[in-house]
Amino acid sequence: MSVSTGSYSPSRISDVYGLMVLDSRGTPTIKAYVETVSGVRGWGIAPSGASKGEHEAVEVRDGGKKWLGKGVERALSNLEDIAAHMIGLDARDQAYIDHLLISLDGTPNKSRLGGNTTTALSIAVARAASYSLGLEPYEYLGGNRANLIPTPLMNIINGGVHAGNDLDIQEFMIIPVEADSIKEALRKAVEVYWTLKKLLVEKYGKNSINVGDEGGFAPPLTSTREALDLLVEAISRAGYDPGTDFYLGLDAAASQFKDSDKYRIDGKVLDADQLVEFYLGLLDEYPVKYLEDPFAEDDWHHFVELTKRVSTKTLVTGDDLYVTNTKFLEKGIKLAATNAVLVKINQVGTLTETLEFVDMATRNCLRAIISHRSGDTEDPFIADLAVALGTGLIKTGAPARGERTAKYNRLLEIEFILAGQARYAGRTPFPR
Ligand code: 2PG
Ligand code: MG
Repeated sequence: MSVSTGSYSPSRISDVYGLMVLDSRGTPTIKAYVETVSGVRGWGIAPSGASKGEHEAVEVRDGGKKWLGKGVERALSNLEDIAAHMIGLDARDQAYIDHLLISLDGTPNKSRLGGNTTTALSIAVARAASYSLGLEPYEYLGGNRANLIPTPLMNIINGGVHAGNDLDIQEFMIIPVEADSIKEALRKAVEVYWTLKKLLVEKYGKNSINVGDEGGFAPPLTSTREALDLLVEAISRAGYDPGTDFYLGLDAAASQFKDSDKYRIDGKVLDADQLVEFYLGLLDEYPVKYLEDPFAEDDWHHFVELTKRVSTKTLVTGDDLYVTNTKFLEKGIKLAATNAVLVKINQVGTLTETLEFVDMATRNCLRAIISHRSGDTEDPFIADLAVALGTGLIKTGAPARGERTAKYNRLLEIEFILAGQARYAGRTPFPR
């Protein structure tokens, strides 16, 4: 039921519209606007993944020649159709509006209206509501207890489908856990990022410092250990202690290197049991405290096996495994498949479903990491969401490239606004 019936509400929606903008790969995406009678204008931009889970919400795209098939004219015309249903509603009725989008779509994966359309709209509604109440989005969504600034998982070596090199693992992350603020954490992380750049030039020449889709370097490496060794060396050379000042993290995105029932990694062909041993070896040798999608999304059994063996020391995270969908998370909880979940609004297509997913995860003691996509934009909404939900973790790429720094800069801004109230999560979300 809408709360909007009756007397004047500053958050009553007066106009809804959208336009095409480009994401960080130059791919068209949707920017939605939601205006309210008080004169404020909320907005939201849908990001876009490359290593997508099979069950993600579907992006509606035009096909054909223009934009090599990636145009969003159809999605924009869907947005116009939806707009007519939203005008007059109250932007504070996020759940009502999101369920309206779900029912207008009528498919299990948003394939009619497009997860790109619904994501942009859903974020725009939340911003419209917060602005019309004079609140910051993190405050509106999280209340006045929202003060935990998340620890960033920072992908500074890119591989897999995000880079033009031969690294099979998609993301090699540094995690600045020893800091009192996001400001200090980012300073330390940037020092390591710059030190890594120097190290790469020394070892592999200047062609090695091109960057991948998430702003991390994409050097011509071929093995997981080479990349991890570089991270350890960069951290040490920058004057920090790997394992104390910084943890390491990996997103294997293993669906991408699974080949029939085997995994092709580091020039070898491993079965899933051997891949378990491979990861256990890495966890022994390196301070890896975060391991995302270590197996393909249909390989529940080996997620369970690895989590059983390492959950007291490492976060094992499901991304493609769950696609931010409670239906898959229920199964993961029953099986104890992971001890953490990745959260991406556009995997499911609305903020309300995303909030339900995080709620289910945290009630079952799973850590939730709020995440960007490899194709992202200047929209920093996930920074607000991470603070609002207080999950203590965010994944948003290297401290470089505007679409990544937009999130870090928003966290700096939120920390600034909160002043003495802000608390940096540091190592608290990780097992000891
Ligand atoms: C991932 C993401 C973000 P993509 O796999 O976690 O880092 O990549 O957006 O390509 O799915
Ligand atoms: Mg992932």
